[in-house]
Amino acid sequence: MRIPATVSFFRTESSALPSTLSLTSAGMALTALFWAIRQFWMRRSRLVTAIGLALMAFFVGVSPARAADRVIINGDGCQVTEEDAFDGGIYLLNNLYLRIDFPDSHWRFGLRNDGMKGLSLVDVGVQAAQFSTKQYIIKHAGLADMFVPYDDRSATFYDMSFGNNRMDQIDAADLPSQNAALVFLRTQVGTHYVRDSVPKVAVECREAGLGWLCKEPSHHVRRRIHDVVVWAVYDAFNYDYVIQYTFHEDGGISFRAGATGYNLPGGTSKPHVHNPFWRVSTKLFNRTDNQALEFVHVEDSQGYTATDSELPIPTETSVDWNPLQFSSVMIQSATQTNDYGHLMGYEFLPGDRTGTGRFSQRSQDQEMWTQHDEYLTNDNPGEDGSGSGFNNWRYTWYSPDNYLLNYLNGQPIGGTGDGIVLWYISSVHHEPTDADNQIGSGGRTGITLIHWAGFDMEPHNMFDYNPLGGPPKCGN
Ligand SMILES: [Cu+2]
Repeated sequence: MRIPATVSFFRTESSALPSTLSLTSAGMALTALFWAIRQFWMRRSRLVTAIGLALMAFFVGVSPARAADRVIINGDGCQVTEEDAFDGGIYLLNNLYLRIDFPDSHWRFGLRNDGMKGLSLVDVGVQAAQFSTKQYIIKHAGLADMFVPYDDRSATFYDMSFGNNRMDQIDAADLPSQNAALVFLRTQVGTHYVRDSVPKVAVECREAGLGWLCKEPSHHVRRRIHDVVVWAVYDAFNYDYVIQYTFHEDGGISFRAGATGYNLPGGTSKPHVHNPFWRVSTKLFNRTDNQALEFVHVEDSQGYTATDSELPIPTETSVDWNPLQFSSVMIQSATQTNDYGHLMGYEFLPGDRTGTGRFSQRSQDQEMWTQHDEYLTNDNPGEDGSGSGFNNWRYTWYSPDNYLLNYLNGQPIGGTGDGIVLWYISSVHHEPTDADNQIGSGGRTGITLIHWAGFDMEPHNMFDYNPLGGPPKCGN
């Protein structure tokens, strides 16, 4: 039952009404109602009691006051807003969504902690340049696993196999003193949402240096930019993994996992590789007519001239990054063009990449999924890890060999499912050194410096012009 609009005196439809006022109104209404019911009970009139109960039912059926959005970071170069953030309230109408407003671009995304895989993004939208509304680009993005084989194979860990909800609390002391906020994830209870009891997400607005500059004799111009960095900590016993999503003002997103904590007890000096295994489910412009390409830069036999190509990727497949070809995977709309007739999309590029992990080629070890850098599959029902059997990999641990390799069944890319999924293996080798020591001990039992691995997702012909403004020309 919903209260009619004409008597919605305590539903704040407008975010202009301060949430404290709506709380007070709701409180007063509750007090009056309970007082009235108490009076009715005291008079012991069956009729009136029935009316009181009807009123209660009516009240319980009413949606709680619509939560107001709340600005959580109000910096010079960026503002971050938490949607549906009813201060002091218990019940929220929606799951967690944040908005970022930079001077020249705008983002909206949800944050989730579903299952065993730590913080993920959902429903990412971006607005910049010619767009006057946010354009949907990502359905779901996050880690699918964290594979850590030790060089001598005295240990082989899947660090995201240890159970659900292994995210740690973030403390105020983890944040910079300015332009940062702690955010509480939400859990669905019935038809509403409640906040976690502790914050598990950090949001920071960081000065990120130059977006561009141009210096000519008569003309010196530049644009300094900000990033909004969203991060959380996944606890894998001795290792703590920072899962980090950085939203750039130019329309790009960086995905990073950082390994820190302390080295394996009993194996503190043993070298090993951390392999964050990512899954990004794209759905550009919220349409399914998307396609995949591989960009390559190929030099002639003397290396004097080169030819750049965008090679169609017609079917679900594995892809290897070729550093000698500046290769990248592109996912773009098959139909939506910008003002210049170019199909709009995104490109996936290495970020903080120091090497490539390749592990067991023996099928019984179930590491065949590590034989390539990237994979492209259709987002078929259940393949997001929420299905049954091996499709339940988000909640029940399976080797990626059990699910990913099954998803690679030669379907035409974009031909089935609800968007295109890019799977990306980023790797960082960790050779413990004396920087892993505590003072006075050579045992490498100290805290290990954070080591990062990941990739970047950058706009490709998404925008009709430089999204970071600036004068039309610089001296030319
Ligand atoms: Cu390590």
